[in-house]
Amino acid sequence: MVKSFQAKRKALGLVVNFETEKGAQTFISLDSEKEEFISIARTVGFQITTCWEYSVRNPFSRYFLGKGKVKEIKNYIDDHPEIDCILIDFEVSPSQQRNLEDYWEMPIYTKNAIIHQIFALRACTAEGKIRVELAQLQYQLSRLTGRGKQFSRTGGGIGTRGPGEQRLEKDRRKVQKRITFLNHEIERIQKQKEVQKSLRKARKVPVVAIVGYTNAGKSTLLNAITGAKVYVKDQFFATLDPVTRRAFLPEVGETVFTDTVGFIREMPPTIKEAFWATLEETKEADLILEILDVSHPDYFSHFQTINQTLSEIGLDQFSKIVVLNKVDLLSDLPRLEKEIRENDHVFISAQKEKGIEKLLSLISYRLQNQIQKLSFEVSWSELGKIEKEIPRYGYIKDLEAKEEGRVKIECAVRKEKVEHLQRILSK
Ligand SMILES: Nc1nc2c(ncn2[C@@H]2O[C@H](COP(=O)(O)OP(=O)(O)OP(=O)(O)O)[C@@H](O)[C@H]2O)c(=O)[nH]1
Ligand SMILES: [Mg+2]
Repeated sequence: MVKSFQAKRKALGLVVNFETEKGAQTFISLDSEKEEFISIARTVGFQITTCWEYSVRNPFSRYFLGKGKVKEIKNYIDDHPEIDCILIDFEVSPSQQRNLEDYWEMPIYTKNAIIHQIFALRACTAEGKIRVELAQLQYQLSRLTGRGKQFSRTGGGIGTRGPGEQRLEKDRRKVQKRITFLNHEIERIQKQKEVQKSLRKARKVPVVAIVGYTNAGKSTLLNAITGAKVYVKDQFFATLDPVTRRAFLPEVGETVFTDTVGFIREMPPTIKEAFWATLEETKEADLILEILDVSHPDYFSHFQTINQTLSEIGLDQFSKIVVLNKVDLLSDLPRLEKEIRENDHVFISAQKEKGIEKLLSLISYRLQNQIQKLSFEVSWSELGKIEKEIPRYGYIKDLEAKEEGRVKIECAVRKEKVEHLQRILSK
């Protein structure tokens, strides 16, 4: 299992800057990388008291870092007894981790292990918990595989399977079996969801998905729009499971809004695999709200990460609106508004509920190309039936009593449902 952490531990943080070929581009500064690493660590209760950075061109096989650096760190931790663990923002092999832990005489936690732990702490639904366990097991399996070579050397001679490797083989099989079981569980839950989804599809309610970097304010926006009470916290990955709520939009009618798991730079592949499936629902969306914390110094790099992730999931061609959130924290909003003058960008403060009206009217406008306005008359006796039918894929704007027991209805319905409604009216 991935090691469990105790809260409030003082840690030394190590960040590695991989020296790249000349001309290689990075969108995030080392300071920001450190800042993000410190925030990730804080989320699970570590306090990074000092964060050091090292440049690495080619990792060394024994300790990943060079012997001189490893010794320098050892001297530092010997002089600072308050430090009781080391956090590293890079992945080392299991044997390198063991060598470093032996040398430094304290536990090491990698950034990937910490992110797995955050997900484990946050998961609250049955599905979320299964996905976290799947991610953890996949992570464990990848590490068991790496460790095999090391053990076989100490176990038996060349060409034989030593006791170490046999045990590992057993561990691997056990983990693999559990993964297969959990995958079946996910499939079962997925089937139940399909039923709900097809019901929603039959009703043709427009769906708007909210996606973005972690901590950008996705849940706060969902709450502001729909009055939902989704958990909001200044921490990474507060939301893991997609949350769906409804709101009424003028000119469109009932609309479903979906909050999703946040994105982050260098998401561990095991977490990606387990959680991006939850973004599958986003593919059903009619519109995507791509939300950015515009007060964050790295918001442009976040924007890059979101777009890259959307393209990996196959959502980059979707109709979207870019929502620039947390403008209340900006000292010079007018300057930014001048700089970013795009039709599909909206500045808001989800927390202070500023700009929400403008955003909603843009959403309505964008959804309206799927909506057709209709006006017709029915008899009073038919009215009850029609009043039940229309909200399934639109809404009634106005009713007007006419002569000879007739009522004029003005409504807006999804375009693909117009024929269906006309058939009902002609019966
Ligand atoms: N000042 C300010 N803070 C905001 C605004 N919107 C959200 N926040 C704060 O930002 C933090 C993160 O908000 P969430 O809504 O939980 O963010 P999220 O994108 O859902 O985050 P994850 O679920 O963790 O990915 C919370 O402390 C919010 O109160 C805003 O417009 N202005
Ligand atoms: Mg959230």
